[in-house]
Amino acid sequence: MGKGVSLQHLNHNEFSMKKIVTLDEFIINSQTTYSDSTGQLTRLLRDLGIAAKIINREVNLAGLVNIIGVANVENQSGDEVKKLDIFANERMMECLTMSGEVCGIASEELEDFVKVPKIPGKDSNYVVIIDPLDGSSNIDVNVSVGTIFSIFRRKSPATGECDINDFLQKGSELVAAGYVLYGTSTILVYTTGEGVNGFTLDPSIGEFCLSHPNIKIPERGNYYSVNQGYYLKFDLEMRRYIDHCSDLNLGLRYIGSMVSDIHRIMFHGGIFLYPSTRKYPKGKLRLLYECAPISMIVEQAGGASMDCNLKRILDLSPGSLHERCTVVMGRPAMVKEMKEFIEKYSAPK
Ligand code: AHM
Ligand code: MG
Repeated sequence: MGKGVSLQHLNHNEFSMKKIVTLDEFIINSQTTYSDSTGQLTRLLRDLGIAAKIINREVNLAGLVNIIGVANVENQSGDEVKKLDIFANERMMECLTMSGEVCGIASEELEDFVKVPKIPGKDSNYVVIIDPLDGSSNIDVNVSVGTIFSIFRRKSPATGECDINDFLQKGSELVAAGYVLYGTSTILVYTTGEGVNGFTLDPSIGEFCLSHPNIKIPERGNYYSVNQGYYLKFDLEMRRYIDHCSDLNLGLRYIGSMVSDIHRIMFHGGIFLYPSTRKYPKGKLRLLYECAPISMIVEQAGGASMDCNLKRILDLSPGSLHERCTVVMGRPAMVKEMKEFIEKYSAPK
């Protein structure tokens, strides 16, 4: 029989290296650094963590229960909605409406935003914007999908109902943004504007644990990520840039699930592009649900993000909830290079 090891024989460093920091603990510790914090944002982020765990459970069961497949309805943007999207949307809504921190929710799956009834005695200071399950074309073929969320402080008075202006804010006003990637493992990455941290779900204890503190997009990283199948439908500057990447022997990586493609860039560098196509002249991705939150995360990780009109995405003012925009984001040197191609080759507007 083994003798066992007494705790006294572990030196302090060995012991502290093994300390697990859970998402909840991390969020609460971050809150205590702000003396005027009310704890509302802390509770809201915790609710998002709970919703992520519930969606993760269903995503993992998707092949086992009869939940995958098309639900025969279209979402607001005209895309086919899968059953798992609906499930994810409903669970997110439930988790966010119960605690009273949120006065409104806008979801990519819904045409209009939802007003959350006020809980007596509680001020609800935030609105949340969610893409409950992004990358829906990947759901039923067991390829990674993700959830994207972002949080604005409301503009309307806390005493009344929320209104559309609470949602139509520039990305630079975001209080927090994050994503959950349901991949080989499930990881939640978020920022409150003070760097980016990643938490991997440990299924044995059912907790997100800090696994990737202070994520920074590497300076090097020679991948480009674009749906090259649309090459002939791209504008000249985009075709020239893709040719340039190919000339340089850069690796092409494209999953077709924005969260997965961006997550790779967060760790391996590179550039992500979704320009205008003939089908989507303004780009396919939505400013509020996808582009602004991911831009905040990318910038907080030291990256750059702009649209194909060379405007910083976080400075764009949305005119409507489901507005689309073009995207160029990733390693700053590569975004700068793309900018030069746009300046050189794009037709005068
Ligand atoms: P969705 O919100 O309907 O899932 O669409 C968004 C997804 C992104 O995750 C991804 O970057 C893009 O659509 C892929 O589009 P395409 O298949 O045209 O390359
Ligand atoms: Mg989406």
